[in-house]
Formats: sequence, structure tokens, C-alpha cells
Amino acid sequence: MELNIGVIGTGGIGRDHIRRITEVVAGARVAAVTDIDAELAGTVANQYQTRFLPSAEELIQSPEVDAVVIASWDPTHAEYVHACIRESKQVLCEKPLASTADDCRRIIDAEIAQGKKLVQVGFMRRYDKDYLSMKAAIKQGNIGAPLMVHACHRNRTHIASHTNDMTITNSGVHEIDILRWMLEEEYVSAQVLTGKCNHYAAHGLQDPQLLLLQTESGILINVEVNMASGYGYDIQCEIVGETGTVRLPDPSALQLRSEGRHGFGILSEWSQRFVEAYDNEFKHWVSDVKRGKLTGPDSWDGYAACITAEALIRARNEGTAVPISIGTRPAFYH
Ligand code: ISE
Repeated sequence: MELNIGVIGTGGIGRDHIRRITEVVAGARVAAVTDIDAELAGTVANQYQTRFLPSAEELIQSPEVDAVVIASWDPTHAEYVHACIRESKQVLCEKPLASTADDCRRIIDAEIAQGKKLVQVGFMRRYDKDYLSMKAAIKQGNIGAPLMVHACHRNRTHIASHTNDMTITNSGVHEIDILRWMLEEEYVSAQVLTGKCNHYAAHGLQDPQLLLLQTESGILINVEVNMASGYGYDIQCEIVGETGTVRLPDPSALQLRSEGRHGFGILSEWSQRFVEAYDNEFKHWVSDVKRGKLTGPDSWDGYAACITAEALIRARNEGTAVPISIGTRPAFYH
């Protein structure tokens, strides 16, 4: 039986997911779409021959929708996730799960009260084959115990409405989640260093920002989050262990030797970088929803990322190190 998915949000990532569900994922179809921009959603609905519904509430309640994808504006996520939980419908919510850690906790409480895991958070990097290989290498003991992580997250340019906090909540949040998942440890402290600003970034934007995290066993992490690198979308990650290091490979690109130079291309936009990971994420989610057992990043992971992002923002604003206490994962999420 086909899974009927309703998609909230027909902006860039929403349209990409609609295409993915329609063309890439077997056993699922887009049953309805909605967006605050009704005209846009109507056009997308026509393009994919699906139904346009005028509001997220109607879409979530529709008997024609079995499961929901939330790809709307970040501040709307929590409200729509709650509505899905009320309807007992499984939902894949793009990151961040909510705007505050308290909002995430309320989602956790509501989900536990429903008695069924319903929420997955869109941390798609966990489905990227290279991050999976890095994690396997660590687990197999190939580099000994991890000691340090050097990572960087560079966007070519930022959108006009980008803010200093979004550098952490919208971009840095991927690093927060993937490193916590890879190291299988919680963070205990956060710090942010800021220095000379890139004058190509918008006026008043603190860019780049250097995020410093420490895990419970003492692993030190630094992540450069750079919203205006000027040259491309570049994600790097190196884990230094006691006996070796492991590094995220660059995405494969044609190597060119020409005119006295040897080099390869660099992706320009973030939307090009994790296409396969998104595909895998959706394939897994659809199959999990069908067998009634979600296995991907859950509300607790969304909460852990959010509380860490909040600590980083406070650390940056106050110019100090801030302790993080994520607490114990409830048995419900084991
Ligand atoms: C963008 O908004 C995203 O959501 C991407 O996942 C992230 O990598 C990028 O830095 C953001 O600008």
C-alpha cells in the first residue's frame, strides 16, 4: 500500500522533498501540499498532480493524509508537530524541531503522553554514506579513542534575512547533531569565539563564528561556521583519535588537469551537497512509518540539538563558557 504524505511548505526544500517522494521513494505519494503562499502551493500541486489544501491544520487532519512532512518556516515547526501528535500521525520535521529547548520538551511530553513515537527530525546527514563510514571507522577502533574534532561549515553566501543566531540554529545545528551522533557522547560545555568580520557578510553580521564544544569524556570540538565564504558550500570534518585520524571525503568531482593547473570543482549551494543522504533519509522514514516503528533522529535528538544551540548563543552573547546539561534520554526514546 502506498503511504499518503502531506507536505507543509512548498519553498525550496519542500519542493525538493515533493520531487523526492514522487520520483525517488518507492511506496509513497504526495497526497496534499500547503503553504502560507497559496499561489505557490497551488502551482506546485498542479505540477505534481496532487491536492492543494488551504492550511497546515486541514492538511494534518485530512483523512487522505497518513503522514506529514514539515518543511515550512522554522518558527512554525513546533505548532505543526503538536498538531500531528494530536492526530497520532507520524511526522518528519525539518530541523530545527522547535525554536527553544522548552518547546522541544513540550513536544517530548506530548509524544510520550500519546504513547507512540511519532516524530523524526530532519538531520539527514546521519544517512550520508561518508559520515556513516567515519562512524564505523571509529567504532571499529581504527583511530583509537577520539580526542578532538576539527570541522567547518561554509556557505558561499547567506540569505538577506540571515541572523547571528541562525548561524548556530540553522547551519551549525547540523554539526551539533552529526558530531553528537558520531561520538555517541553528550556535550557538557559551549563557547563561541568571534573575531574579525568578513566585510562581504551583511553589515552587523558576526561572520565567521567559531563554535567550541566539549563532550562528557573531554573530547574538544571546534567548528568554523562561515556564512559568506565567497567560494562555495564546503563541509569538512576531521576526527583526531589516539592512534589515527579520520576525515570526511570531499564530494566526488571531476579532476581536471589543464592550463598548468590540477584541480576539481567545489559545490556552490548547500542544496547540492546531501542529495543522496536526503534520499536515504526519506526511504528509511517511509519504510519505518509503514511498519510503525521510527528509527531515525527523534524528538530527544531535536531537543539535545536545541539546548546545545541555546548554550552556544548564550556563550557568544555573554562572551563566556556555558555548561550544558542535556540529561538522560528517557526510556521511551531508547
Ligand atoms: C541552510 O539553510 C540549510 O538548512 C542547510 O542545511 C545548511 O547546511 C545551510 O548552512 C543553511 O544555510
